Amino acid sequence: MGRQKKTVITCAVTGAIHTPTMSGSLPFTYDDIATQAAEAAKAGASILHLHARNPKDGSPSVDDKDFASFLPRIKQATDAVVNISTGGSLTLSIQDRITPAKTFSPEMCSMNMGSMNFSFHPLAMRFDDWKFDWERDYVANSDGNIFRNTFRDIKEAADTLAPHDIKFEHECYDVGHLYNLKFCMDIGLFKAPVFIQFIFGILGGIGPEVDNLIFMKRTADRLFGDNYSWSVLGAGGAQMSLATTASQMGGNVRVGLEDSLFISHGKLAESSAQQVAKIRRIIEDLGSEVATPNEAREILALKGGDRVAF
Ligand code: KMH
Ligand code: ZN
Repeated sequence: MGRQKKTVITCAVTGAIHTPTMSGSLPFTYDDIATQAAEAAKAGASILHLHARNPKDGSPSVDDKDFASFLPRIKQATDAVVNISTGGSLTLSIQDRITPAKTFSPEMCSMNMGSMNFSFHPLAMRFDDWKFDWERDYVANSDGNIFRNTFRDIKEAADTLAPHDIKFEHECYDVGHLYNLKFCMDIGLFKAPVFIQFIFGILGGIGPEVDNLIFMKRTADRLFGDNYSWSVLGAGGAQMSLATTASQMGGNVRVGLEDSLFISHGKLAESSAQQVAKIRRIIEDLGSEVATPNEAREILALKGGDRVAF
């Protein structure tokens, strides 16, 4: 796709898989999710990556009722692209995880490209201040979970969602996931140009070093030529620095409280919008421009906000 002129900012507003509610800033009620999503869009995010939560206790939800309670409000408040998670929760089946994307047919949804350890159990020792009962055990027991995304799961998700013309955010947490994606393209599950989210810093995936970003990018160039788009998600403390590097390399970026609770070293973010505003400022200060939602639609060849089911 060559070097695109504008940077697409994705904001992951709600989290849930690996960010329970231990930061008071994470939204879990319908009102707070809708408000924080709209604020992130206003700050410069052209894509909103969304999970749902149970509004009573903030636990991860794939219930249509929960999505239905905030999606229309977000659509009314902003023209940002809605991207629904199919990651859901580490303990749910792929069938459950893809249900919201099937029901609401968004312009985009995530597609996780391999099974892996996906752990955040060290947090259980660092935090004392749990808001709800489920959080501590969910976090502490993540050392025993496998985030399951087998080739059969990926095929089931791809086949089920194919009629919806949804653009996938192919989440690749390690270099092998790029090869998984290439294999899936070779057998016809996904068509070029794909949109790849390079993910760094999840315990179980590749680490958040710049060397690894260059390695992932070089590998993707070898596998997909110049017919793909890419973005970078640094989890935790690596969020801003890796996003900055990616934007300077011609890539797109993803921020948001789902991926990091921080705004700077050791300082909790007040909102996802604050993180969007910060990366936007950096991108603009360094001489690039951020894409509007319609520019993001054009860059990623999306079906359009009028073809969703919410
Ligand atoms: N927060 C990301 C590291 C998904 O929603 O499908 C993982 C994620 C997965 O976004
Ligand atoms: Zn997610």
